[in-house]
Amino acid sequence: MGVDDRAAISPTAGGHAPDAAMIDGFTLVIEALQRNGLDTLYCLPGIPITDLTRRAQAAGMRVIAFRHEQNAGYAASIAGFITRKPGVCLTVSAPGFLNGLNALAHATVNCFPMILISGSSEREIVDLQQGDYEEMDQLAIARPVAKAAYRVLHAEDIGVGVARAIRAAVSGRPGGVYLDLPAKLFAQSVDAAAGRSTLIEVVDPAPRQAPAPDAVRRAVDLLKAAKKPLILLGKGAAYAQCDAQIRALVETTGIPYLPMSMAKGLLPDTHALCASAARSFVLPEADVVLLVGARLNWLLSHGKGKTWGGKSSKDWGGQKFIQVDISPQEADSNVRIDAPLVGDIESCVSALLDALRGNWAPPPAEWLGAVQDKKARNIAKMAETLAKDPSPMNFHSALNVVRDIVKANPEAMLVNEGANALDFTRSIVDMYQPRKRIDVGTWGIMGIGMGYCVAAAVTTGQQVIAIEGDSAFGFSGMEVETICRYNLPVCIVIMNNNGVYKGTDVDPTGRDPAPTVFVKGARYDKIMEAFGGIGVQATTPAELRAAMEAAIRSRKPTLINAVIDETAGTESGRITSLNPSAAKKP
Ligand code: ADP
Ligand code: TPW
Ligand code: MG
Repeated sequence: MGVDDRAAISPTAGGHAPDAAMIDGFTLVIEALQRNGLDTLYCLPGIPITDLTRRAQAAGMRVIAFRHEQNAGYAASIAGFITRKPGVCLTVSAPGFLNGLNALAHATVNCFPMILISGSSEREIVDLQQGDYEEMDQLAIARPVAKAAYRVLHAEDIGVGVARAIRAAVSGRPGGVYLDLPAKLFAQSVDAAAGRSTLIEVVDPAPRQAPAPDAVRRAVDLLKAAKKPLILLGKGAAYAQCDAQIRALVETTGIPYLPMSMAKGLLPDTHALCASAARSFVLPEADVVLLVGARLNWLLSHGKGKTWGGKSSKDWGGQKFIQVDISPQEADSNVRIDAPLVGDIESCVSALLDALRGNWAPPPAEWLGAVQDKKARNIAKMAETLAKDPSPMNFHSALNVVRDIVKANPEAMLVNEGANALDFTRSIVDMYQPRKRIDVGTWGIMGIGMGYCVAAAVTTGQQVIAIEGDSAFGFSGMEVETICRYNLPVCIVIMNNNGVYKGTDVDPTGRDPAPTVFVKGARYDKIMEAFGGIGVQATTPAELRAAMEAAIRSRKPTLINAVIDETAGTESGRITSLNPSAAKKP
């Protein structure tokens, strides 16, 4: 269709196409999404997208309306991780867009495919800064935090706009894509047949990318020369959904592996080769490390320093690295990568397995034995701590219950945020199946909780268990209403220690509460009751166990206020060392 043809388009005032022979922007957007299997919108209605939410629902899409766009956005981002299709978040202009933007940045940073669609106001007025309703140059603002950003001005370009957004979100390294849809677009009417003919069903949106044979050889040579090899599985490996190949890689090679937080469960955490309980031993000791969908960012101490056996915080520990990643720019981002293996994880791992078959000797028994010893000792130490039953309840005695419940319900989704509530859960609660654990991710953000719960329930239909710090919960707590409204099987456990990290700080001047403390004895369970869900106060492990079991049996929205010793936490949880005030201490 040429530029001149656009004159034939007549915008209509209402939200509906005038007759069956015509089709409007609203319908074209919905059909463009549906044609590509995007069947769910995580949204918050308002001008100019209210009718889009209504008509999407009427057209059979699942439309999940939230109380704040940030939570809708986080839901979309994790839906992308779970399903490998872009999660779609829909917001109004300026303020709604900005509320959703945080999640868009989060999706990009975590390599989750997501599309943020925001309505926007009139281009002519925005560009002359004449003060339109919710005026903002959204496209320009989204660009720095998005993998890609597009705007559609003409109804006949909706198909291309949606197709480009899908490809950008899921191909290569996945990320967040912004799609700007000005209000006028929705009302544009075009001939129905001509309009539909512009829609695109995207063919092969995330093409496989096989690694080069010489890169595979280089990686295999390095791996075979190793005396103390280690495999590190990241959330890219979980996202890739090639669980059988990942398991075969570990079991065929017999190399101990460490799962990053969201890779837990790719193989059961109880697997003989899982080295999680010996993490601080294997990282500095390993001589060759095979990274699979994991970046050497702050979560891995940038691949150097004392964690890796370096003498000082900046020193290289002497390890050689093989890095499997779809992004050709990832290698050497922190330390030298001796064997980059660029391609999709399924292709790369399959290629490694092919090259190793009949050509592999298991790692030296000395290395395997040392890892097992360290692991056994640490597991025994942890079992001792978990067996205690202090009063008041602490993180360990509460999480010992959660550990049992997750073991008995391995298909349940586990959402987790907080500081101590996060770190202790990650180390204590074993995961048994892939992509069941979803948490604060690369940025360690608070606020993903309830959005993740909603998306986890909607996309999987499974029971969801959320282990939340009391501070963390506060960022998205109002979505408890959303959970009740859609009657989702979500059991939220608040690890309530009266504050951020703990509840014991005081204002030295005696005037105000300290910045890290909350109202003492708060009853978060009442929030759930306000919307018709089940609220329970638990002060002992036995009460917590009974409440969690009942929640899972009933599949009713449940919030358990687990009262935790307010002195139990440590400042910043496990990442105390990143706190600037820690640097001052001798
Ligand atoms: P973690 O935080 O678990 O260590 P990261 O988010 O740091 O994981 O790393 C995930 C990596 O996985 C990213 O570098 C990303 O490019 C890569 N990745 C994501 N999906 C794929 C895929 N299908 N194939 C190959 N690499 C992938
Ligand atoms: C968006 C900083 C990291 S952890 C945390 C905050 C505020 C809360 C810790 O308290 P919580 O957990 O949840 O009660 P616990 O068990 O230790 O008591 N804003 C954002 N993200 C982050 N990470 C912060 C602030 C932070
Ligand atoms: Mg707390």
